[in-house]
Amino acid sequence: MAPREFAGAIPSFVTGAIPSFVTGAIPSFVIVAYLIAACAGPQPVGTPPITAGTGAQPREINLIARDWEFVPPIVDLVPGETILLHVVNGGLEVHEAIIGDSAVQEAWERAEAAAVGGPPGQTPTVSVPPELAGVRVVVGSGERADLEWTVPSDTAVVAALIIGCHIPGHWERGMRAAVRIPPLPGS
Ligand SMILES: [Cu+2]
Repeated sequence: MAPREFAGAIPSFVTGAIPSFVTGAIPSFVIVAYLIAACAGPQPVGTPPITAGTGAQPREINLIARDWEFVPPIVDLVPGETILLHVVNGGLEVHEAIIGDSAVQEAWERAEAAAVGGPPGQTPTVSVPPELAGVRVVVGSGERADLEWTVPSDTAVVAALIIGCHIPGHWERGMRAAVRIPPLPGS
């Protein structure tokens, strides 16, 4: 680790231990020693480690839908956990979050495209075969929808999941989020 990499990123618990009137006089190798000592302890991390949700305590996940993207673009899902997904529509259009593999996404894309020009309404009533339904949450502009959902326990199934919006035109504009299986503490 080059000391330069820590410029501006020195954890406050390290700098706080060195009185400011002294730091100017401390040879850099001493500061490096401090940092190495600090590295031996618990590592500071950018995002908190994920604790898998349970039925009694679902893990809350916020997913913002915008015109026409999801934020964040990657959603962590732990196989078998229960989540409480808050889909917030921060855009001007109706959006939806469909969770499923690529076959599910294609089924919804076809079904919704076929419904264009149907009865009035921004979200036409469409359906897909049950085995291709996945999970669907439709959210109006400025609204929020909550979904409690237990993630499949099969890792391969979870790894194949995509979150997509198939309100006509949205998917082709790239409105999708990837699913990632995060490392768990101790794994
Ligand atoms: Cu959309």
